[in-house]
Amino acid sequence: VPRILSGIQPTADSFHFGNYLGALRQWVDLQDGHDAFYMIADMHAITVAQDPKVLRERTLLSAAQLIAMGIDPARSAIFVQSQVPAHAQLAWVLNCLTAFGEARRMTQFKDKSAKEGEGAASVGLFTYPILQAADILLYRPAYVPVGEDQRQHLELTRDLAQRFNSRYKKTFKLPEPHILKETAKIFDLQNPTAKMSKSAPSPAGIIELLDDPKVSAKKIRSAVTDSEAEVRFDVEAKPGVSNLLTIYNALTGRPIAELEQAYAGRGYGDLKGDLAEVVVDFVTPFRTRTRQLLDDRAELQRVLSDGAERAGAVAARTMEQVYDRIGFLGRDA
Ligand code: AQP
Repeated sequence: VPRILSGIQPTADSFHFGNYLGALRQWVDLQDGHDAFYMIADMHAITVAQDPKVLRERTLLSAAQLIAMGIDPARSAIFVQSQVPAHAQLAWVLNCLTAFGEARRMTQFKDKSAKEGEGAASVGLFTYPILQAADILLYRPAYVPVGEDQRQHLELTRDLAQRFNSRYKKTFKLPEPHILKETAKIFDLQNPTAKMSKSAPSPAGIIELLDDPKVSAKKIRSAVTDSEAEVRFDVEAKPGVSNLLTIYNALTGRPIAELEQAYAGRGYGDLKGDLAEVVVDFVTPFRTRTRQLLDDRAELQRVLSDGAERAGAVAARTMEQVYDRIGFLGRDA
């Protein structure tokens, strides 16, 4: 069976609908028929300052959300990145294979460092895509299910895999991104040309999975649309309405053309009201389930240890080959 690997950062109390519709929903679906590894990327999280207590709590919250969403720890390995030391080990090797200019071309660093200024951003934030390449390559996955914003990082990952393979010996598989066309990029409800993102300046445009459902409904009813009154999918001319239709379609499976027809001549209020209901119906049981899982922290810890065990075994085998091939002197057995 083909293997898949993906990760998410524990950098907020809740995942949002961009994470869910772009990536996590695929994680759930792809469990069937794949050997799946899902990582909570706490090492990526510390590329910007984190409060230690909050980080630890959010790591558990992330695990609870993944399980509540339908990831089955019996089938898929759910693990915490820092519990598998091979990630840091391979990242160093890949750092040494990456050209400085190549790393500098990564647009996420440019975006993320823009606020504080490049000079103040951490070197970890700069080398973030290289750690991500290590995360992926360690498991030699066929696919990496992600949102559109990760495409450039996947290209770097493939370049580094190829470089290692040709400089030393064929070691890594070149992974393919697995991006869902329709929901590759979910937009901020208040600023529908920007990606829905945890680090947006205001939470008003972000639907968080663990928000009070009343708050989520209100956010949808206040979504920015346009001055027409025609429910039509047109990303260029009507980004706000199109984003709502994308979310509606993804959550219900109702085709966009059918939604356009259903709301023809009815204006945006009805569309928003109905979508709010769909979202509330989705998040309400999800919240309850997440809370229940959080009540048994020992069990969550156990699931994560088990995941780290499984991931660690695969990663250690890859690392052993890598160290050998680059010429590190192994210890006497
Ligand atoms: N708006 C989005 N649309 C589609 N997919 C998205 N993803 C994130 N935002 C969207 C996908 O979610 C996965 C987890 O990514 P992450 O942990 O790197 O989350 P993130 O990119 O940190 O999420 P944010 O909200 O954008 O946080 P900041 O602002 O800190 O970067 C990935 O597969 C990503 O593609």
